[in-house]
Amino acid sequence: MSDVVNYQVQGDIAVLTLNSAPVNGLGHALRSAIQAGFDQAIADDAVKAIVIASAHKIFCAGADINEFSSDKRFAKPELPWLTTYLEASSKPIVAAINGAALGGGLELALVCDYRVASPAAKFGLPEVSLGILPGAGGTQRLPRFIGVEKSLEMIATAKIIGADAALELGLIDAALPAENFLEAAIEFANKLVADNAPVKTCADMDVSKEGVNDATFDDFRASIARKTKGYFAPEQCIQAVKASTELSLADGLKKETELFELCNDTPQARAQQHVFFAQRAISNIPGLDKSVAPRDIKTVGIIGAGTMGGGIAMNFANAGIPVVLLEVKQEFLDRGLANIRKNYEVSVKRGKLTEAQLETNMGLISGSLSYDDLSDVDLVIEAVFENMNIKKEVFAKLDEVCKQGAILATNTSYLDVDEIAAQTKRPQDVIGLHFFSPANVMQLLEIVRATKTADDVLLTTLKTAQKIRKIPVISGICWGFIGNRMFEPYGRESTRMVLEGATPAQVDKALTDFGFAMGFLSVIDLAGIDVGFFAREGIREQLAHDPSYQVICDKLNNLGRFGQKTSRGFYIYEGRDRIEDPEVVELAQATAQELNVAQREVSAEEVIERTMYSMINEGARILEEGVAYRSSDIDLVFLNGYGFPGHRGGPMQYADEVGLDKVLERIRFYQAELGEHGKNWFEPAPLLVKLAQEGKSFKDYEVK
Ligand code: 3H9
Repeated sequence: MSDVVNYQVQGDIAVLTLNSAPVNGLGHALRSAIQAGFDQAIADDAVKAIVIASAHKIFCAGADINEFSSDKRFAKPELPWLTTYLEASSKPIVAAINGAALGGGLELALVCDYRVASPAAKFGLPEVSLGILPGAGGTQRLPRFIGVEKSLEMIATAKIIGADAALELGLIDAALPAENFLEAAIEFANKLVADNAPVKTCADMDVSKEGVNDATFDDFRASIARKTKGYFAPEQCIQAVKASTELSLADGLKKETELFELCNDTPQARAQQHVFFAQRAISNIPGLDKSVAPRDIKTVGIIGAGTMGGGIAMNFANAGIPVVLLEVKQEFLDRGLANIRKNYEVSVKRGKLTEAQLETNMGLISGSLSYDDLSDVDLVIEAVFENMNIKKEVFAKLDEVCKQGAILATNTSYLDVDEIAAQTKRPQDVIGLHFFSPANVMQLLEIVRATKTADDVLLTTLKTAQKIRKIPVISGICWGFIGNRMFEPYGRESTRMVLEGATPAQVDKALTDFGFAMGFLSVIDLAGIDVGFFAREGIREQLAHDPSYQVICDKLNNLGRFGQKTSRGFYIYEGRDRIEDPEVVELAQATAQELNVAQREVSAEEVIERTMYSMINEGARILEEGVAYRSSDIDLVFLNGYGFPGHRGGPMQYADEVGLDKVLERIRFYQAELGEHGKNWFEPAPLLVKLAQEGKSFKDYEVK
C-alpha cells in the first residue's frame, strides 16, 4: 500500500513496518504513510492493537533534516501534529524499538502506549546538536517518563542511552531479546489485547517535581556552561523542560513549538546541520576507483616516541591494534613509553579507563631501536623532526626494510609528500597522515593524498582513521595542506594588527567573543613562538615581499620569549594567569615606527573581518586548486583541528552565511585601505569573485 510503510495484519495486530532506507527519516512521505497505516488499522474492527516496527537496523532517526531548510517540513501531516494524533489512538500502540530511536524517532515512540526494545536499541533526543530542540513533544513527554534531571541531560546535552538504562528509567515497558524480536513484540501486543490493557496519554501523566526547583535548572545550566558557550539552543532546551514542570501537556507543547521556531532557521541551526552533513560527506572521494578494497592493517609501526609519536601510538593501542614504537636511543624510548603510561594514568584517575585497560593498551605498544622490527608491519607512520632531509633518510630506510604492500605514511605538517615519496621505489604506497597535537586527543586527521598515492592506500587510511576514531579529511599537496595553509593568514592578520596598534589582548578578546576558546596570540604562546618561527622557514621567500607582520614574532623568538614554556611571549604567564605585558606593546610601537606602519585604533569588527576573510580567501584558493574536495571538508578541518567555534559551522559556512558578495566587498576594502599590506595579502581569490558574481555560495562548488 505504501513504499515506505509495510502494512500487515497478524491476527488481532496490525504491524506498521517503517521502511524508508536508510534510517527511516520522518520526511513527508513517511509521515503520510504512517498516518495512512494508522487510519487503516483504526478503521479495521478486526485490529485490536498496533505495532510500529522498523525494516532497518535503525528504528527511526527522527525528522528528515534535509527538510528543515525547505517548506516540506510544514507539509501535512507535520510531525508535531502526527504525534499528538497517534497519542489519541483508541487502540493500544506498541513501539517495537529494534535500533536507534533518535529525535523525532523517540518522540514517535513516546506517543505509543507501550514501548519494547531489543538490546541494540538506543534512545536519544540529539536535536540540540543540530542547533534546535525536540519539536514533536520530546521536551514535554520525556520528563513525564524519566524526570526532569535525566531529561535535561538527554535534551540539552544530546546524551544517548541504551536499552538497559531505558528500562531502569521507565522509558520502556519491556526489554526483549534480539532474536525474533518482532515476533516477541507482537506477542507483547497480543498479551495487551488479552489483558484488555488500557490506552494511555501523556496528558494524564504529571512530571515528578520531587526535589525539582529553580536551583535544579540553575545548577544544570552552570554544569554545561563551559561546553555550550556561544550556543543558543541549549538554553532553549532548558526552558522547554522547565515548561513541562509548569504547564499542562497541551500548553507545554505550544511552548515547545515557540522555542523550536526560535532556534530553527537561524545561522546556528544552519551551521550545525551543515556540520552533520559535512561529517557524512568526507568518505565521498572524487575519482576514487570504487572497485578497490582496503588493505588489512593488523600492526602499525611508528617512528619517533616524542609527544606526537606517542600520541599516535595511543590511538592505535586504544583501538586494539599492536604498535611497534621506534626510537634512536633507549633513553628516548624509555621517556616516550613513560609519557604514554602517564597519559593513560590520567585517564584512569578521571575514571575513563580501568587499570586493566591501561595495562592491555601498554601491552600493545612495544618499543624498538631497530628498523628491522618494522619489516612486518602493515602501516608505518613517521613522526620525526620536521626536516626534509631527515624525513628523506627515514623513507629511504623504510623502503629497504618494509614488506611489499606496507603503507608508508609521514606525519609532516608542511612538507611536500611527493618529494618524500620519491625517496622510495614505491611512491604509490606513500601518503601523508597529519595528526594534530595532542594526537591522542585531537580528532582531526588530515590525509594527504600525494600525486602517486594508490587508491587502495587512500581508502585504507580513511577506514583506519575511522577505526581509531578520528575525523579524516583528505587534502591535496601544498605548503601546510588545508589547515596550516589557512591558519597562516589567520595568524598573519592577528599579528599584523598588533603592529598596527591593537594590543594582543584586544585581538584575542575579539576572537574569543567570536567563539574561539583562545585567541590566536594566546594559542601561539601555548604552541611555542619558536615553533612558528621554524615553520616559517619553508616560506621565507614567499613572505619576503612583506615581512612586516611576523617581525614581532621573530623579535619575540630572538628574545627567547617562546610563550608559555618560557613564561613570556605575547603575554606574561604567572602560574595559571595570563597577564598583559606593556613591553610587548612597546615592542610593537617601536617595530611599527621602524617599518613605517602607522598605529591606530583597531576595532573588534576589523579583527574578525581581517582574520576570517583572509582565511576564507585562502580557502577559496584551496578549493579552486582542488586541494580540498568541498568547502565542508575545510570546515571540518577548522572545527576539529583549530578550535573554530562549532556554532559557526567552520570558516566556509561562516562565509556562506555572511554572503560571498559581502566577504568580497570587505576584502576589496582592506586591499585598498591597508597600503602595501593590503596589496600584498588581500587580492581576492578568483573563485570567490566568480561565486560572488554568480550569487552563489561555497556550498555550491564541488571539485569534480
Ligand atoms: C528531529 O527529529 C526534529 C524533531 O524533534 C522535530 C521536528 C519538527 N535526516 O549517520 P549515517 C542520513 S531532528 C536526514 O551515515 P549511521 C545521513 O545523512 C533529527 N538524513 O549512518 C546518511 O546519508 P548519506 C534528530 C539523515 O548508521 C545516512 O542517513 N535526529 C538523518 O552511522 C546514514 O546516516 C538526529 O539527530 C536524518 N535525521 O548512523 C539523528 N539521519 O548516506 C541523526 C541520518 O547520504 N542521525 N541521515 O550520507 C544519526 O545520528 C545517525 O545517522 C544514526 C545512524 C545514528 C541514526
